[in-house]
Parts: sequence; C-alpha cells; structure tokens
Amino acid sequence: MSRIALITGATSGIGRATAKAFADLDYRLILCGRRQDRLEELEEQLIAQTIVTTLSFDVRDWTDVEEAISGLPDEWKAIDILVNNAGSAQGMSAIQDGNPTDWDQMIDGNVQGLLYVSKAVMAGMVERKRGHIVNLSSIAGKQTYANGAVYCASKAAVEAISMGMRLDLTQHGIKVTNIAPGAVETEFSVVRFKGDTDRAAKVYEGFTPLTADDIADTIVYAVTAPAHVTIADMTILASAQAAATTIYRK
Ligand code: 8X3
Repeated sequence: MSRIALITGATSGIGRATAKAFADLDYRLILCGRRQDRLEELEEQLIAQTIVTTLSFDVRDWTDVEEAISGLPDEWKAIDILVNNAGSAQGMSAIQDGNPTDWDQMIDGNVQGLLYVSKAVMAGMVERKRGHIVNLSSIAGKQTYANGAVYCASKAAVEAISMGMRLDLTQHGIKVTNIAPGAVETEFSVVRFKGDTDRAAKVYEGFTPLTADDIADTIVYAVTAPAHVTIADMTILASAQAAATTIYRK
C-alpha cells in the first residue's frame, strides 16, 4: 500500500504544492486546513490521481486537533508522513509597535499548532516504529531581522523543536526534517500585510523568488531518501538571496 501523508495548511502555497507532489508519488493524502470549501476543491483536483480525505480544524485548538485526528477512520490512522506546514506571518513592525493579537496568532499557529498536530500523530508513529515528520521553518528561524522579532522567534522555536524531535524520536525509527525556505512567492506576504497586495508584491520585486513547487521538490527529496538517510535540515534560498534580508534586486 502507498504511504499515508498528513499535510497541514494544505489549501495554499507550500502545503498545496506538496499535496500535488505527493499525489504524483501516489501517496494517500489527509489534507488539513481551516477552510472546508478550499479543502474540497483541492480534493476534487487530486482525487483522479490518488486517495484523498480532508480534515478541517484549527491547529491552535488542541481539542479540535485531537478530535479530528483521533476520529480518522482505521484505514487512515497509520500516518507515515506528517508535514507541519500550517503557519503565517502577521504584520511587520518594530517590537515596541507590535500587535499582541498578531503575536498570538504567530506563536499559537506556528509553534503551538505544530506541537498539537505532532502530539496527535507521534504516538502512533512511535508504536509503529516508523514515520517522518517534516517541519516548515524559515530562514527567519536562523536569522532574526528588524521588524520581524516575533515571526522570527516563532520560526526559531520550530528549529529547536525539530532538533528536539530528532533527539527524542530517532530511537523510535522516526525521521525529522527541518525545511527553512527563504523568499517564496505565495500568499505569505499578502497575509502578512493584511491583504495589501502592492506591499506584498514589492517583497518579490527585481529578482526571481522561489515558488511553492521549489519547496515541495525539496520535501519530496527528503521523504523519498533511502531508509538509512535522514535529511535533517535544508535551507533553500532564491539564487538572488544571500541571507534573510540580503537580496540582490535588479
Ligand atoms: C518566510 C521568509 O524571509 O520573509 O518565512 O521571513 S522571510
């Protein structure tokens, strides 16, 4: 039987591209997101290629996460691959001007949400002595930049959690991969700037940014590596990008 992969934040950007790439590998897919209509629309697209189910829940709500994942029918319970992709940046401002609601959303979504979904999936992986967890971090988790302290902190937490997971889970036959993308053109900046598409477009002006498919390719590389190989950590930058905020624009 083909592997079962659960992807959070599957309805857009890197999550959606990963779902499509996994469908090409014939993986059975559990697509998770908050928006049921968008999940169904993606399911509709992928169903010709592979077996798909959807789960709609908010990663920030433990009861919701626990109920959704423990309620999976038996044939979906043996999850082989978890892609912790859900997350966002909210706002960009000096720390003293930061909005606590934005902070909550980033810490709760990017850190707590990743922990909750992992918690709901890890016990089964440990029991089966098999599994692969892919955490979406960011270059922002490795390099803090001005006006991004809380987003960067949330991704630095993902880096620490990836390392900690690897320390605790390797002995149970579970691989952990941390993926740290640089500038990827998705809805990321539109969300960060609360729908200001002009400001979002400026982030990617004057150079060729990464696409969600570029990152999906690296995830495929990690999950299809031979059994004896763990891709522990990958940083992927646009070729015009030298560091988090150093981008050579034309
Ligand atoms: C997204 C990359 O550099 O805009 O995580 O924070 S960056």
